[in-house]
Amino acid sequence: MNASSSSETTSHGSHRDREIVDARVIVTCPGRNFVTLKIETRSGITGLGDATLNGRELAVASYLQDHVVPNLIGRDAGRIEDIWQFLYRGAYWRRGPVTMTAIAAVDVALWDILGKLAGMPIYQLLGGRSREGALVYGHANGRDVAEASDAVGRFIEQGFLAVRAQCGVPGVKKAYGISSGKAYEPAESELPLETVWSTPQYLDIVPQLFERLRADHGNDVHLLHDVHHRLTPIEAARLARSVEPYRLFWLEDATPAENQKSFELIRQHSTTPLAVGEVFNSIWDCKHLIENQLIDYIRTTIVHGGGITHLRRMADFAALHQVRTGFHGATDLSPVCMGAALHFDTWVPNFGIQEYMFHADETNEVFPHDYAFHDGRLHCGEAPGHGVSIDEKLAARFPYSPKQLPVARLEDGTMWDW
Ligand code: CS2
Ligand code: MG
Repeated sequence: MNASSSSETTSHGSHRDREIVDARVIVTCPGRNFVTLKIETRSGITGLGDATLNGRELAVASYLQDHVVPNLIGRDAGRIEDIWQFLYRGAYWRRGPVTMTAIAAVDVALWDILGKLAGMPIYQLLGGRSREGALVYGHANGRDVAEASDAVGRFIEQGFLAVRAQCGVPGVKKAYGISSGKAYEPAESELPLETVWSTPQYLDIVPQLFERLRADHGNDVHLLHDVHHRLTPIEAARLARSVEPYRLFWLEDATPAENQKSFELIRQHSTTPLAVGEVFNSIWDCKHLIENQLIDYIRTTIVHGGGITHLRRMADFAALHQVRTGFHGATDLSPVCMGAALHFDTWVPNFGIQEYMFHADETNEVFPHDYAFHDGRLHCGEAPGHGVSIDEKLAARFPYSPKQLPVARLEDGTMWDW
């Protein structure tokens, strides 16, 4: 018997109105694969949650379809916390990217429904505006330093106040983050593309990149860089120190963070701000990093971190230690995630910055939304919920296309981190 069998009637409808009568997993590939959960209540109100895990989409779709959806039917959609606790503790095999992405999808869909029941945007449900818009950063890249600098200039012309810059690494084909003119999409093949990595070449070119960017674009624009987990702690310390003159907004994923204590070595050598966490999925992945102020920004976002309910706990914990949010916002997070993230960004007091990669046109057509970019910031809409919907008929025209992320090896063939 579900705990939510009471017949309480509140301003946001009765339990019967809020009873979950349907939950469907929608897999679609408009420009790239996305997994979306749509929950419907007896009163006909629906909510959407993003469940996309790049390269492992079907694992989450199955987790939802086979193990979560049967547990949702009949529950009160207003019992968001209880459903979160049921799905987290009830799994027994708790945490991990698949489980927490599935829980996130349910959680965001329920917050979307609550907003529609209450007639309020999610930022208002959380506590109201803390800012008029979320500072965002775009992705500029180039095959060499000069091309990357031109790309940064184009983002500045578009009104971006912050830009992530990546450039090719001499002698390295398919370096991370470099696209040949089109929007960067790493999951290009059905099986992982094998790329080669060279740390020495990389450690030489990055300081040259930022020296050129400051010379070309001055000190006002915020510059960011993503190391993408490829350095050892001492190499990361060396890189962080070498870019100090160029005042980065942050150096991201400087070293793999399973051993959270390894960031102590970076901190000992440099004042360059550090960001980490897009591959984290719970507060336990970053507790040591945050309480010891080993990082400055936590990147874990709504879709992979257990949804709004869990991210609210992570953000409040981070605030105690003056760590700010810097949500992941790559194209493999759907507009549903971006919509929910922007409402969170609009409320959260310790906001830092929001990543903003442009989705493909067909993605935006499948997921109509009311957020908008202007004056260097993304502004969420005022619609109840998170303001993102899905055109299911159009979505059906884009069948799932098996894709996996690349892998990286060192020049001698040693498996490395992509
Ligand atoms: C990257 C991501 O945007 C970033 O910071 O780390 O694009 C990451 O490579 C993808 O999300 C992986 O799917
Ligand atoms: Mg990253």
